[in-house]
Amino acid sequence: MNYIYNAPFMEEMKKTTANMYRLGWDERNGGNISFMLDEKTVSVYLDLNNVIRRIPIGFEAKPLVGKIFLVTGTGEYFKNISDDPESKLGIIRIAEDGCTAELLWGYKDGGKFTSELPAHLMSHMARLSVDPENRVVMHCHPTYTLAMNYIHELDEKKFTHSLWEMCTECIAVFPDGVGVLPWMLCGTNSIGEATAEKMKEFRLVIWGMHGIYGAGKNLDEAFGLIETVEKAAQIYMLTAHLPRINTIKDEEMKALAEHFKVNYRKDFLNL
Ligand code: 2HA
Ligand code: ZN
Repeated sequence: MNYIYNAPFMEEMKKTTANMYRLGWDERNGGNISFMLDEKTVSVYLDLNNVIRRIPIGFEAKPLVGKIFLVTGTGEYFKNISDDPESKLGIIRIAEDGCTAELLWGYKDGGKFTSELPAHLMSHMARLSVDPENRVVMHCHPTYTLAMNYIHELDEKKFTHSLWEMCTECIAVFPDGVGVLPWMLCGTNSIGEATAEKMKEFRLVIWGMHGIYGAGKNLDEAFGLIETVEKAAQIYMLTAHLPRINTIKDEEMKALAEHFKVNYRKDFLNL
């Protein structure tokens, strides 16, 4: 067996969570990540017949039976993950019944996966139904995105439009826009279902006055989507109280989208 601490997926997870903490997106135990791993890759590091514990997941995830995920632990601080991944992270496989997680590695101190597992697994199911390459779901509390939630209408079209206006490349990076949910109780199946519904349409979903979800085919893609929204939100917040003299016009955004050949939300522009 190879040493799992140095597996590329583990190194990536350690680096990503440390970056997210450094950027101020994951205070205290804020944020969570689930990363679907390839069974063959994991079998190089772990005996897949050795189930350490079985943990109920609280809902049925039949389409994910047999799938393996690296998932951040509940109550754990992103700040500390790279120093002690075996306590702060876990590798789980969705059991045959679709309702149980088989722990294959991690949560060494008796812990378990994030309380947001419903939102994660339901989002994986939704993204996989529209993009079979999707592997990552990421949640965090980026400062400026959150600030913008308090002063901007929580309307998908208007919110996306304001973000697209803030950096030239926004429309090319997230042409599908940003889905927006109102404030909801977190850690529940209901917010998971609402998030997953949005994830059929968007790779980015704002949880009103809470944070953001991003999805992608790898950690970098999910991170990069959130990073770009956060940069746009930062510029929005740095300028919101000042007279606006210049802006990127809708025709210019259309030209950008066409130049980058992306399939953008035409109904989110006012043309
Ligand atoms: O505590 O971010 O949404 C982790 C969270 C809950
Ligand atoms: Zn949160």
